[in-house]
Amino acid sequence: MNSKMSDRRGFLKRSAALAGLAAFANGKALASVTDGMIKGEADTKLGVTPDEPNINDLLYGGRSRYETTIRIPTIGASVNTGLRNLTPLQDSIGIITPSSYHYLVQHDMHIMNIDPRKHTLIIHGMVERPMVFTMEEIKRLPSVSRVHFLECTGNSGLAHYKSLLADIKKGRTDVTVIQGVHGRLSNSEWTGVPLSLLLKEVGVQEGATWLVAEGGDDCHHAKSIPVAKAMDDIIVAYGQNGEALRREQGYPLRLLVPGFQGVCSVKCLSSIKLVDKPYNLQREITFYTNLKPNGMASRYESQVGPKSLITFPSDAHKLLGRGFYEISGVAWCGRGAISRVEVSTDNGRSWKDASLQQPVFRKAWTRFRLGWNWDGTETVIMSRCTNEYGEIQSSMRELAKLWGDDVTPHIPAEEIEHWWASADISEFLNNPIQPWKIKPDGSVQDAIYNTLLPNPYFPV
Ligand SMILES: Nc1nc2c(c(=O)[nH]1)N[C@H]1C(S)=C(S)[C@@H](COP(=O)(O)O)O[C@H]1N2
Ligand SMILES: [Mo]
Repeated sequence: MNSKMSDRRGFLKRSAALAGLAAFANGKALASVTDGMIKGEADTKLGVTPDEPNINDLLYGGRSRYETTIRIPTIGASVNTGLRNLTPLQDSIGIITPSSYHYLVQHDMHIMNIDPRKHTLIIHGMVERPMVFTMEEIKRLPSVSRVHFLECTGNSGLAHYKSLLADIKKGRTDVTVIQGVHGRLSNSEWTGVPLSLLLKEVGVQEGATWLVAEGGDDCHHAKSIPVAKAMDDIIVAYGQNGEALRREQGYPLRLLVPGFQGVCSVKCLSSIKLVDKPYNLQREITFYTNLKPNGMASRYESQVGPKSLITFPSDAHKLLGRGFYEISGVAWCGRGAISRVEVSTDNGRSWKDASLQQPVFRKAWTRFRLGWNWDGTETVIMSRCTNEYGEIQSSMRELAKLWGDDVTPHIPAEEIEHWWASADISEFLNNPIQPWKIKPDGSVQDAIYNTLLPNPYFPV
């Protein structure tokens, strides 16, 4: 067991002790309800061992105590500007992120607990008939269930590499690149009413080309969204992975804007106002924009580009030695379906097609798999994907060039593994190829600097 692992265990033991206390309190509260159903003596008669879940645990299922993966809290210093918890992508299986692992980005320190009987959604502004919907009214309407990824605009951004490094320097041991840098990303089945249907109910006036969606949470998160997107595929969602939305995901109602940066998917949705222009709101002007070298900032760039990530092996893992491994990961794109994923096990020199898990959904994770025989020598593995329109995922260097960014790592060659400390690359909607270096001892490291430096296999 490496030191990362043993420290994680220590942390989990401490939190398990706290969880035990909570369960005890709960058990007391429920005692009157279950009184007579199970008593201490009955337990022994039934041959129930201490490891057996008690009746209260069975009311809402829990996982095996041998499963210890957690959504780690945010990395980096800015912890008091909001709540962040990151999806453990290194342990992802298939294409659905269990709701308990769904990442969380909340722009204040409070997760609402809204009473659905009191919650309403108002649709107003440039409409023929302004309307207020209760949750019951929304749930009567024709619904859809669709699988879609959700990804924060800042996911995979350079700032997270920097934060990760700072945290590690301070002694934090539970962070990895796969979770810390890329973990603002999840994939769920969402259920709700198409926004287009609600908009037909209220009657959108001519000239209303944008809408402003607002949340009923403390920070009143709000976002301008084109009406054309609403008419296409936005869902007013109340369901997530076969049950109600989780509190952290905006219970009881949220927007789910497929393929667009996460900031658009307004949680605790309480108001939609039809307007004739984008409203230049705080999170459209002061955040989530990329400042370009010419002093101009790009705004309202919303669609996530083709992106893929090898989740196993990644820097949270250690290989057992030479021999067979299944390389596996996820690919997604804000536009259309993934049509191809290629994997290189020789630092980009050659590429092989991975198999894609069926069915492939649009604007959703597609799991890919490729069998690999590792010969035990040092190498770099990576994946790149292509969508149904032929758009292909690029290296960090290619992207930086495309965006007009400075890719020069202004640091000495011997510190090159920490190139992100000085390179100046756009932060948002980053979709570079993520290479992992496999060391002869089986340990795995982030190697994105490989794709930043001139590389004969990545023509720029
Ligand atoms: N009401 C509200 N909606 C919100 C936010 C928020 O803080 N409040 N954060 C936004 C951001 S930046 C992202 S990335 C996603 C995160 O959704 P999640 O927390 O369900 O993962 O919600 C968006 N919607
Ligand atoms: Mo976000």
